[in-house]
Amino acid sequence: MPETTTRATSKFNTAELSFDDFKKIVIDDYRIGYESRQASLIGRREVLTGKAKFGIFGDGKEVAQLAMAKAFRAGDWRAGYYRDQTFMFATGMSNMKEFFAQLYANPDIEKDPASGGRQMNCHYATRFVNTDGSWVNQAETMNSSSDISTTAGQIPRLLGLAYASKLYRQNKELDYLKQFSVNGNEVAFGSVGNGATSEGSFFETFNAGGVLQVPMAISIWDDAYAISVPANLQTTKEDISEILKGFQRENGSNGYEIFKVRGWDYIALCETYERAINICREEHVPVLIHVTEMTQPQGHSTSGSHERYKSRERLTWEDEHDCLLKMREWMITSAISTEIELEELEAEAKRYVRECQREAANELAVVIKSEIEEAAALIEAFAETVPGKKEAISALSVGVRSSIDAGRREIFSAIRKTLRLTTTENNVERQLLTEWLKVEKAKNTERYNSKLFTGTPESPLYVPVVPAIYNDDAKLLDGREVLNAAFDANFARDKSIVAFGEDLGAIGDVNQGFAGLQAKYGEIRITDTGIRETSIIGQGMGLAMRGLRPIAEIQYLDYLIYAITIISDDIASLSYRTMGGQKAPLIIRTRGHRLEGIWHSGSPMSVILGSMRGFHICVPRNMTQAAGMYNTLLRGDEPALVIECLNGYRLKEKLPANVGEFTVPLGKAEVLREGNDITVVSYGSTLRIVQEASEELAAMGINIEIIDPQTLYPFDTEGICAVSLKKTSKLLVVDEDLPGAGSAYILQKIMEGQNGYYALDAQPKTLTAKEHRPPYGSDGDYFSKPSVDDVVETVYAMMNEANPSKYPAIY
Ligand SMILES: Cc1ncc(C[n+]2csc(CCOP(=O)(O)OP(=O)(O)O)c2C)c(N)n1
Ligand SMILES: [Mg+2]
Repeated sequence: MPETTTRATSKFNTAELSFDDFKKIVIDDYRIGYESRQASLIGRREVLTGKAKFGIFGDGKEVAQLAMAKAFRAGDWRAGYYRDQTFMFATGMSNMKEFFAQLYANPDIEKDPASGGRQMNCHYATRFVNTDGSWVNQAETMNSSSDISTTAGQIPRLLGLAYASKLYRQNKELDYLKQFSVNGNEVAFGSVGNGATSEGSFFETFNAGGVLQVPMAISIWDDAYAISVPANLQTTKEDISEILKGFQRENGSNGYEIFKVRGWDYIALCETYERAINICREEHVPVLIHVTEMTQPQGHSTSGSHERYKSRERLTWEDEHDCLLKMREWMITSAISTEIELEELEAEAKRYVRECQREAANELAVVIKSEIEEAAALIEAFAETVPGKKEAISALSVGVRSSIDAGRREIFSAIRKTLRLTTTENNVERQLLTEWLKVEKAKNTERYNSKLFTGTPESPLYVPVVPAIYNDDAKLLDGREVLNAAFDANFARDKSIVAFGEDLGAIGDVNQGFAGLQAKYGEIRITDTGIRETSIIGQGMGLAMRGLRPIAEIQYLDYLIYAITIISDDIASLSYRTMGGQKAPLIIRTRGHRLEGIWHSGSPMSVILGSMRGFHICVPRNMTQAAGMYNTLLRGDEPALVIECLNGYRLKEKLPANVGEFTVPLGKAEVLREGNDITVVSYGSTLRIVQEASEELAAMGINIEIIDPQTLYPFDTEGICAVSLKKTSKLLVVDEDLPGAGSAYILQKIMEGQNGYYALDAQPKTLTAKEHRPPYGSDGDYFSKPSVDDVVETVYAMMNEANPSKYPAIY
């Protein structure tokens, strides 16, 4: 039975280290590195022989990661990428069995705690959310945020993980959050490939780190290639630390400490990491460790061979500069070990890795095999009862039983086909088969489809509903003041809430929702940032993972698209890709839908709906509803986007007496006006237009029922729209997105999700913006976005179609 628990690397942390102790540490390190290499070699073989689907490994990067692991402590964080297996083994945040369980896509989180078989191999994560939604004590554990495959996609999040340490150190009001930090001493370790540093998110975040002065330690694993593309096509001067030299701090300026070290030089690496991380941890200065001369012994991944694009000279150089080979040579020449000892160690390491691999493979195979046996037995029993189709059905079970690597797909396919072949049969055996399918389907839904949201008792969906209370003398304020009062109350209530964004601090945001709050709560909690949407969101994500409650502001809805990659790839998928093991309850605040000009009046709801599953999408019609949504979200633990109506800040609204306490439930649609003729569903800024149109329509004898879903995700969970349709039999959806975009989503929800189709006696209609972006000026708006005239006439035309004599055509 191989050891599967921590094999953490020891540190050189005592001045009186004897040569024997030193030798032992080095030999242990070599063992971890060598085992890691074997994992890469065996992993690749498994893929190439069809036992796994795809493989990407950390070979050629082992020695630097052993050194990095020595500097990594409990409480620290990692945001890295697929080359980091040696670091994960050396710190004990992963182990050999888990490595192979992930390669085989084992959906059991006990076997692959990083992703429950959801992520490709070498995508690491530690679990820091308990099933009841509570956090583990992150100050005591080593923590790895969950990897994503997109190059440099991990870097914006790294900024936030590091920024949390700054907040924990500088804001004494956070001292009570002991399970997340000890005086902000935690370093956020990032790793990134040399090629990935060409990404905008890398440069943007790098600059932000220099401005913020946070304990962020970025290691660049430089193997001079990004798949086939060499450094001269990636990086100016072919040298990333050379061109980043301008970020070096000097003479009391802010900036980075920059280090450059070769990836095969064990001692230099250990010294460099010790120095770099000490500075980073003590002084909260970001550091860059550019690790050069790394290699790829097996090429980039299992997708192809590097012999295709590397010269013979380069390949020879790589062979000679293999980091483990160099470490081995150095160990022998320095009398740390002998050839014979190392051969023994290597043979033992090979056995160990092979055994882990076999066990991991077997653990999944045994489970699948028993499912195959059960399913095949049921199919065969049923086949006996249908003589006419016995042969065809039996062939299906034989097919599954005899397939070399049948999985659940093959089992399900065989049963479903059996049931399709026998729709006219109905006997006990068939029922047993159907029942088995149902039970297993539920299990597989859990295995493969669950945890888009963490869905724990902490979910905002379970926040108690507290209605707004209005005193008789409730003040009538600008909408922005209602919002301001709600933010104020929340900041007073919960010290872990922070907000940041462009122009959010000193002037209190471009529409004054935060006016005066920085003066009241300090720059550390309400903070201006550079113009850098991607890393604003990354900053928020990292904070949210470390127990803080960030509100990250994107100045206008149109600019959300700048950050959509990290929003979509990283935050939206976080709970799903870790099977609920990690969460980042970030609230993204923005404003939009309608103002002036092409870049300030977009309403790209279909972009959002198509890329942000895993977020709650809130589209409040006014600032009071927005305030209630923030009150809900800040008491829950899942990510959300709130889009305030850009043209609503100066409209008058009544101030609720409990402005910081009342909550607006997510997914609860509201009927804003009752009517019998047509159901009109709209949200955000177009709602006011629909409401205005309803007055004119009423004067024409047409009474529309207006429904505000309030949140697009979740959408009308009580089916209020369908109930309304039963009364009106007609549906119009109005929004400002493109034709066939946000409105099509709403139609699908009502027609298919709520069976609204059966209540209709007329074609459902949508009224949307035009296909282009809206031109500048009021006329541009009028001719591009739905107007009161458009709503009145669209509704009227639907009435005309139903009853032309009563509602004669206008034109
Ligand atoms: C955004 C994005 N673009 C492209 C890819 C495809 N891709 C995967 S790895 C890779 C090369 C990365 O090279 P480098 O950053 O040097 O890391 P290495 O694999 O060499 O360690 C590319 C282009 C991706 N995963 N994500
Ligand atoms: Mg590379």
